[in-house]
Amino acid sequence: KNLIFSGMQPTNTLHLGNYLGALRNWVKLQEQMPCIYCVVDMHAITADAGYAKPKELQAAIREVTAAYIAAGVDPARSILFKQSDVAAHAELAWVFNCVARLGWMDRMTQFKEKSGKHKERASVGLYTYPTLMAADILVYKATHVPVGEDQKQHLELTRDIAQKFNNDYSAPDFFPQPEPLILGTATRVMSLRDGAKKMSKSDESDMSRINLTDDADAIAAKIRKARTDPNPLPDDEKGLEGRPEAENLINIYAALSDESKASIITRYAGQQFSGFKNDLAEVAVAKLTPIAAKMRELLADPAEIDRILEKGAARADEIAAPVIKEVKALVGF
Ligand code: AQP
Repeated sequence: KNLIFSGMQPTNTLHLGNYLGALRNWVKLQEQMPCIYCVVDMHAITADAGYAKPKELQAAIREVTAAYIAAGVDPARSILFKQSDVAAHAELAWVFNCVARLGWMDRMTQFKEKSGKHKERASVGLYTYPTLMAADILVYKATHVPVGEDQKQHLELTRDIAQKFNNDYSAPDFFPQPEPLILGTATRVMSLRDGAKKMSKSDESDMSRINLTDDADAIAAKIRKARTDPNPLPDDEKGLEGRPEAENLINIYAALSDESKASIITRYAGQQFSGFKNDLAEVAVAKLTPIAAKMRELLADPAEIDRILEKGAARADEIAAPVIKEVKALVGF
């Protein structure tokens, strides 16, 4: 049975990369299969940005929930809840910590990037993040996971864990092999300041990203100041080679306007970036400011957001409880 699962961390504000790489696709997928969307607050405390900041975490949980709903996730239809409300995630993650091998974990590039130069100072939770992510998905036996390109490696690990568990506990087909759904023309949105880095919540420079809560002036300013090379726009797609900043802006334009990259390149061929950026800013403002407005409206009633999450947790728990019960029986607990 097809089932979607995906989640985002409530650390800082969601940005255009989260929206184009994941959230926007979540909304569309509601038409195709049952969906479970999670605010992964347990993941949020794995990094310094979320650790020991209870007030900020609580605010970020509500803000991410509001962003999901404002973008079009329908809590009456899809299950919308927060991770820490369903204990089975943590229980299954422990089992998966014992299924996964150190050699597999050591290959995870996100840990290397996020732990930086001082690996020994990173939390153990940051290291085991991918096993918790595998548990998030598999505790619902989800089959499809809409994510940005950066999560592909974690999905591969999830598949390896599912397969090893099924083998080791002689339970063929117990867990499915979930598939990543990497959809759209902006599956990896890059920083507006550096075409080699992905747009990220944790980048120190706010100018590097467009937050879903930015107002029209901020959006326009960030796009106008976005880094580009000195050349005009290319005549064809080949002309984007070695020009990551130009390619990024064109991808963003294509995704936001639901146009193909090719038609945008044809329209702006040989032109200067200033005019293109003005048009891109207009498209981005038109698309994003209604989401910000809706978020503000929702956040004015935090109790209602909490109620939505509670109801979602009860529905999620109903699916997860029998799965974790079977896992315990298989393991011999
Ligand atoms: N730049 C991006 N382009 C496309 N998709 C992206 N995603 C994140 N950045 C981009 C996708 O958004 C979802 C949210 O994942 P997360 O909350 O777990 O955050 P993350 O992957 O760690 O990335 P962030 O939001 O930039 O946070 P930090 O700064 O902490 O790394 C995922 O589906 C992801 O693919």
